[in-house]
Amino acid sequence: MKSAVRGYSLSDAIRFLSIDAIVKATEGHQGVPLGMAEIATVLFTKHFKCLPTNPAWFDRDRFVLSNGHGSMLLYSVNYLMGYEKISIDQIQSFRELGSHCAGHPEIDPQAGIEVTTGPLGQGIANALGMAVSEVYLRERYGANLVSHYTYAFVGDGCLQEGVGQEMIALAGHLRLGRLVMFWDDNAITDDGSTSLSISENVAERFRVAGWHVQEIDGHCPDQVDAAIRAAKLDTRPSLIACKTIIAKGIARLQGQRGGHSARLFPEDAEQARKDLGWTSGPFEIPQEVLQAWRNPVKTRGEAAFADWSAAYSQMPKAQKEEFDRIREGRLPAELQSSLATYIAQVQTRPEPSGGILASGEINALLNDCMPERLVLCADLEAPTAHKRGLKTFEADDQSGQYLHCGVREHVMGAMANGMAAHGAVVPVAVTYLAFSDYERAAIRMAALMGLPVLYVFSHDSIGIGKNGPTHQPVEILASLRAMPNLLTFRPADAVEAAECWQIALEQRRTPSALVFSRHHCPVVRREAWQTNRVRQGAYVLKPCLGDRDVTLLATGSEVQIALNAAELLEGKGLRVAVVSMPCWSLFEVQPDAYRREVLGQTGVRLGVEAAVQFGWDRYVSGPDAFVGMTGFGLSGPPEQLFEHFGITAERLAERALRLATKTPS
Ligand SMILES: Cc1ncc(C[n+]2csc(CCOP(=O)(O)OP(=O)(O)O)c2C)c(N)n1
Repeated sequence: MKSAVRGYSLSDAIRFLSIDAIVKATEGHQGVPLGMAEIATVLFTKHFKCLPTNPAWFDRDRFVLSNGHGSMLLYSVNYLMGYEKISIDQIQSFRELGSHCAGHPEIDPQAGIEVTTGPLGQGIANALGMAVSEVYLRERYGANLVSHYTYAFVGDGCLQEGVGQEMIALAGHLRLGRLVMFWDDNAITDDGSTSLSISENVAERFRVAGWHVQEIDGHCPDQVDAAIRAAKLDTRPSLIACKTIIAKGIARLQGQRGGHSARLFPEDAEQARKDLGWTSGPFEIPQEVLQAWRNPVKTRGEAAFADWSAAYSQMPKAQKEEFDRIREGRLPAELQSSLATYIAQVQTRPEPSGGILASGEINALLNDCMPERLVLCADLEAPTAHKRGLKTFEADDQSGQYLHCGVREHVMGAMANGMAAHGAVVPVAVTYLAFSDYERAAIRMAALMGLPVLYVFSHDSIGIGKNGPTHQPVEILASLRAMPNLLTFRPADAVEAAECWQIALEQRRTPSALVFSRHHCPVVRREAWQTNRVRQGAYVLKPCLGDRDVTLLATGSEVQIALNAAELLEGKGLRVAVVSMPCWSLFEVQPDAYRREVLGQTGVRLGVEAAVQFGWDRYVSGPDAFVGMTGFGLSGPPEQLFEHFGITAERLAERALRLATKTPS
């Protein structure tokens, strides 16, 4: 039965708000809002748990619009449900500069937007991360405090993307029963019929991966309602495959290629009004229709909130403090002292301990004090060593803090984003730097959406054993540094590693890439730890008296090479300073005077990094003032490779000497 008041269908309220906004904007994707209007109406008026007057209430259901091009669907729904931020004025300014209804809005919980993604496939992987977060927290705090569903709308496009298949496999394997996906099975993508590019049985892919699958008519509210009820009861993740007609309601375009996003004109809106019997004018929703949308949402939300508040007020003090702390994203007070103890300890160790080993040790410091930290790893547990005593998150025990993602970097990155968007969880995603490219689409989304994810990378240069050039990420540091709102760290030793971790954990709106060498690096910071020097991005590690003849700039494992080169140069009577530069973007925002002081104003400046020169030119004295890689690497033992490519203290000193004696200071 269609829900209707005074002859107005509730789903047509979505249709007409969307049509009017798209006509006014002269662009937008009508296919999704018109094709999924009945599904959305049933989900949001009958099932979805939220409080539009308290949008960020923690135990709300989460909704992901993975086919985010159809964002006008979500704006319409959120207006109809009563989110203040999505007013009718905002809907009228769809896609205009500064509008809350921007197009691909990405993230805005205050407006009822959890995540909607532009790059297809990201959203469903985000939903997977949200579902993991929910069940992990439910296991820890109990179902009275954490008990919500993650719903996702997904189109054909998301399921054609490889990350979609990674997500299907992992969600089925982990048996995430509170994840419910609605597939908009309209058999149309941008190019036209899906038969142009796909012939498999998509629903079957879910079945074989262990999902609960139902196939229904997506325009029949009763079928949608029954399917949601069954999905909520099933302990497996659910796919509701909804047969739909793209752009249903626009006679000229429905069911066809143009339904996806062909331009809508005022005449289309007029015709649709006649066809569907909608007599209200543009952007006008009859009061009764608004109430029929808002009342059930409000009643359900308020009742759930009252139950939740009662349970919250009964929480034991210590547990409540922890629950508040993690929801607010505050770090535990003991973190600072445990990092200080760690630093003091590594400074007295006889053996080197930097590189990925240090990162693993620092991560282990969080085992007791940060229950919100969840580690994901793409099948590299042994070489990255970030498990250390953590329990596995698995189908039969979803309270573990370590999730084996399998060899699925892309979904790992995107689900980490979903975890950060969910909140109360700090995701740490671990793999080799060479494979970060498989995660890159997700990293970019985290940077764009302001999600504080920690991406940890090992094997950061040519020094990786004998795996050869495929595993030697010579250009990737430069490409990560190019990304706005991403902190790329490359620490020199265990002390800097702890500092980098501390800064990354403190972020609220910025993701971090923490890049480590495979091999252990000796401690280069010997002084007692007082301040986190990485905060300024770069600093003078080894000063010199008087005007400098040479400044050597380095990151990561090459800082030691720079220190050795400095010694050689000083033996020849030159005044040399060494600068460690673990995070360029933090350095870039320091006051001019500080940057000038660090970089030095006399003599020559050279950089050393076991990667390509791209990006270094802004700091060094000309194209020759860099020692590093000029192309891909080779197979061989690391020491021989560093020798072969000339990334050595001798070569650096020689180059510096040549430049310094050419350039009068
Ligand atoms: C990764 C990625 N590639 C391409 C696009 C451009 N794009 C936006 S929508 C779309 C077609 C999607 O088809 P479908 O999911 O079936 O959506 P529908 O046609 O039902 O609206 C494409 C190719 C994109 N947004 N993301």
